[in-house]
Amino acid sequence: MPRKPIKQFSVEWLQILDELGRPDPSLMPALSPKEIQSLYEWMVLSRVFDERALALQREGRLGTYAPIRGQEASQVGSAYALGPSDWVFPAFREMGVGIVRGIPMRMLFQYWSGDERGSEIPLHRHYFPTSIPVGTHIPHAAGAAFAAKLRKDPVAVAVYFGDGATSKGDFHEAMNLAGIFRLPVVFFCQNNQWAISVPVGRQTAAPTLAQKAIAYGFDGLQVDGNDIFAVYRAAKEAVEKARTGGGPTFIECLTYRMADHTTADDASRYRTEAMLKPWLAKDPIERLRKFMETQNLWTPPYGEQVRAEADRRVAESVRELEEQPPPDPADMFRYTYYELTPPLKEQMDGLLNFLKDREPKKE
Ligand SMILES: Cc1ncc(C[n+]2csc(CCOP(=O)(O)OP(=O)(O)O)c2C)c(N)n1
Ligand SMILES: [Mg+2]
Repeated sequence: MPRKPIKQFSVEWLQILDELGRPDPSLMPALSPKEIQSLYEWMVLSRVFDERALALQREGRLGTYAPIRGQEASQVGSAYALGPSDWVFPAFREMGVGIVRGIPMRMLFQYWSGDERGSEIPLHRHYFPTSIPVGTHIPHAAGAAFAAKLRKDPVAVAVYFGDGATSKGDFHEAMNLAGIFRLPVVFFCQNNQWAISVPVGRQTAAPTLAQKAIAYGFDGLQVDGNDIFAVYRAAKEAVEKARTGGGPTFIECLTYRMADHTTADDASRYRTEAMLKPWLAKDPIERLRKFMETQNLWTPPYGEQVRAEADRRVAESVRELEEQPPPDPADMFRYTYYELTPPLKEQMDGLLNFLKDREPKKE
């Protein structure tokens, strides 16, 4: 059957720093030396937080935790491009975004220790609570963007999710809505190539995730998610476009989940060392460090100082965490429903009475 093309599309790829930290000068974003050092410092802080969270979990001092190792450039680079008035809708693996956004690390630790007070994020941070159900926050972000548009607020809404979430209906509905109404949303997909044990090739037959935006009538591009300059530049452009009425953008940050899915997972059961190894060589922090060294922005004493400051800040947050009075057991009910149903109320009272009976009796 003779056929002729009626529309042709392409998906663009952006990389600025190669794996050895060599830049393409024609693509470099406008960042001062001080800002480049800030990007490095935020990535180191995110990694130290991550390492500490894993250690705390192993010591029984934190609940199940979802590590971010390998995704620091995707998270820090995109969060750094946002302004304080923009809105952030995180999924659950966005601790680097939260840290750049100024969410106290004590609260991030609290969240991962199952303490509901970790979700009481100060309103002025414009940062929505963690979404554990995969993808359900994506339509919420589109809704917030719709509200901003109707109110003529010149803000962007950034929504974060993984490769797995792009197979959810929520994702497609939100993308469709954003496309039709040209909503000011930036869809940040961290394609870390795994949805727990499901590799991205078993998640979708599409060769890129970025191309999914084309179906909804707006731009999708793929960036090297371990190259902080590429992520920052793409994010900055998309955010400005959203704020100035240009509509949505989908950014696929191609990265890799270097650790287990969570502390409840053992990736060695479905992923070989040989699969992981090439990605260890693409470490986003090392890549920026190599570049900075050639620009005299990184020296060993500076590196040590950054690490020591990150260690100090994280240790301080752990101290703050452990100084908190224990949470009220009733919180887990109160934070779930505005008004408790009678069976839930009964369960809550039963739990509180049970705990009261276990308290040491006063003579
Ligand atoms: C609605 C829903 N279904 C299933 C799960 C269980 N689950 C937790 S994380 C996850 C995979 C998510 O993969 P991806 O979107 O790529 O994010 P990543 O974990 O890689 O950051 C699944 C299936 C869930 N949390 N919510
Ligand atoms: Mg994933």
